[in-house]
Amino acid sequence: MTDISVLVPGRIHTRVIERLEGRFTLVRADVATLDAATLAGIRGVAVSGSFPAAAIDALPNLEIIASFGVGYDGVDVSRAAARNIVVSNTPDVLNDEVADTAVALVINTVRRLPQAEAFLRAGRWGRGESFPLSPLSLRGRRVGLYGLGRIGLEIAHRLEALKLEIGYHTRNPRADVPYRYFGSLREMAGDVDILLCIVPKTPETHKAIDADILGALGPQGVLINVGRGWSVDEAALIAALESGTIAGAGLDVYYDEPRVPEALLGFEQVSLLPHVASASVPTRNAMADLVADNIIDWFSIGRARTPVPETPQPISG
Ligand code: NAP
Ligand code: 8YV
Repeated sequence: MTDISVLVPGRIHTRVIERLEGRFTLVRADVATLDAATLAGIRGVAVSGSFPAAAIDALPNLEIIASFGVGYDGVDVSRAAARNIVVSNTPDVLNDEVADTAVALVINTVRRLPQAEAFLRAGRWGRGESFPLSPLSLRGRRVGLYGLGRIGLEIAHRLEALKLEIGYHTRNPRADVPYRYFGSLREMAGDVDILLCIVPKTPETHKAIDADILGALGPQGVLINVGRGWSVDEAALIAALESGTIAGAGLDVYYDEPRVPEALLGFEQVSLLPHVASASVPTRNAMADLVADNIIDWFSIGRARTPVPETPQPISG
């Protein structure tokens, strides 16, 4: 397959490169820098992050875009589908890691454990000071999951072990779970103490968690976001934290990464992570392998391993 060219624009996990080089001719460059003959030779793309319509349009013989990550919002899937190009993502292999991180973020936020560690490291405990009791506890709390897909379900299973009552809001109720279904995000926010966001970035989820939802969550309420920053109105969140409209927030994702609004850094009732929910060596290796396997399968057996539902899955010719 060394006669097949695969484009790798921008940075990607090194294991993707290791798995593909030798098998394919790798073109490690941005589309805008390539001549027409090279562009015409490219049949596959391996990408982490953005691959917009203009890049797709520049590649007349493209067959597959293998995207790193389960969320593939950076790839213009409608343009790919219109061109009969398959898009693949990396579902399932990261479910447990992301769910573990989500639960850690819940506990860190509610019990202020990162602040307690910073207190110790600063020598304050050793000097005889006591770390303040956390204003909130997980005891007796109700959690509402906004999204109950592959990752949401793993989060729910872990939260059950913490003895929390669980509800969820999705567009379609699930028949296979014992959790309470809410037909609207607003209704769920009004009923729970912890609102945990794990939905994809779509037009419908844009700033879905706004001032109204935060108001419904209430003064004992905590927002946790491990989905996409896109789903939260950050200005409304900052205002809600400032005014005590909600009690706290734990965030792994932000609207304009890696930019984190300065105001969020100043809140003691907030726990912040730099988009690390899947960021362990084993899990990122598994994601990288799945990117490579999608491309290898496509060009060897004519089927991508984990194609996204929006794009066609024709047998390659
Ligand atoms: P998934 O299996 O596709 O689940 C998505 C869930 O969201 C489903 O329950 C879906 O249910 C629900 N949903 C979608 N649109 C909705 C809407 N408009 N209103 C209400 N519910 C909606 O996806 P996943 O594998 O669990 O991943 C979820 C997302 O997490 C990814 O797309 C990614 O953005 C994010 N993520 C973040 C990290 C991180 O590092 N922080 C890591 C991995 C994933 P219905 O279809 O019934 O509505
Ligand atoms: C990754 C993610 O951090 O899978 C996703 O959707 O957000 C994360 O696992 C990201 O894709 C790597 O760039």
